[in-house]
Amino acid sequence: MKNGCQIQVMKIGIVTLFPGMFTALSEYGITGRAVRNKLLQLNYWNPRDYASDRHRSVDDRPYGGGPGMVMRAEPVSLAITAAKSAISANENHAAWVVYLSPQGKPLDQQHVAKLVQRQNLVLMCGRYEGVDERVLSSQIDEECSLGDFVLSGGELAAMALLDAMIRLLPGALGDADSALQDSFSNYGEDDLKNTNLLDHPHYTRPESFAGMNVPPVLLSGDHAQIELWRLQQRLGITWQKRPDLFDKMQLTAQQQQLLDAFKRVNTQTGKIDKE
Ligand code: 9WO
Repeated sequence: MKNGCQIQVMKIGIVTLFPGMFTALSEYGITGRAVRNKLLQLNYWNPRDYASDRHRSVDDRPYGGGPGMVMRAEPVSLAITAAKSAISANENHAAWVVYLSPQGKPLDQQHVAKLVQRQNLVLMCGRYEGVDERVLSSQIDEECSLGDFVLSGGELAAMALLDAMIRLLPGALGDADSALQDSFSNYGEDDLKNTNLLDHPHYTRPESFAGMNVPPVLLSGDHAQIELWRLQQRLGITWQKRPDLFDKMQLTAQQQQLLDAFKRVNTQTGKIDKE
């Protein structure tokens, strides 16, 4: 087993009305392999199982009126409590409870890395128009958002967050991908070199496709030149596509030179965006 030397496995409780959705994560690709190799434990807690009334209702109409339904406090509260106590049964510190919603703090790679370090998490997935505020205010430690858009529930957001976290677990990326992980392992406050730059373009065979050729430097075998070209592309593409990220960066003299050369060559071609 790959985690033979690992001290503690990451434990994640997921509070959801639709645990079956998470097979998209737990049965496919890198995330599926991580779950099979027991790099993390996923446990599901369905508020439906904690609904005590005859109809096992998990939702009710909103006080004050209006359209839609609200997740009832009692079943959600009991499910969160069960998830927390299952995780912290033989741990010294309690699980950190995250609620996924558009009202949350926008997630980024650095925050994902911080969450991974917590080891014990409960992810609360809302449905309908939301969750009774009294549960949120008393049982949620942190509200996180993927961005300014509304989904039908928190599950897809929780899966996206989980995917991003699982990739950071030691051993989650296979040997073929582990070099890639190296470039993301330095996510310190000011390490803008890797995480705050967008990726460079990628090419594979054939050398010529639909009249478009692979940049010659990538065929040169000169690995120092290739790394310089890739860094230049990352700088240029970040400058072109994400001025908000770019403005936070401090460029070295070499990076500034690479970017200046990029700007001279790429004179406003606006390649991809065809609004
Ligand atoms: C639904 C709705 C319908 C009519 C009027 C207002 C409404 N608001 C909502 C709504 O926000 N529903 C949420 C669905 C309740 C919490 C869980 N849901 C959710 C999470 N949708 N989108 C997210 C989400 C999470 C993280 N990042 C981006 C979106």
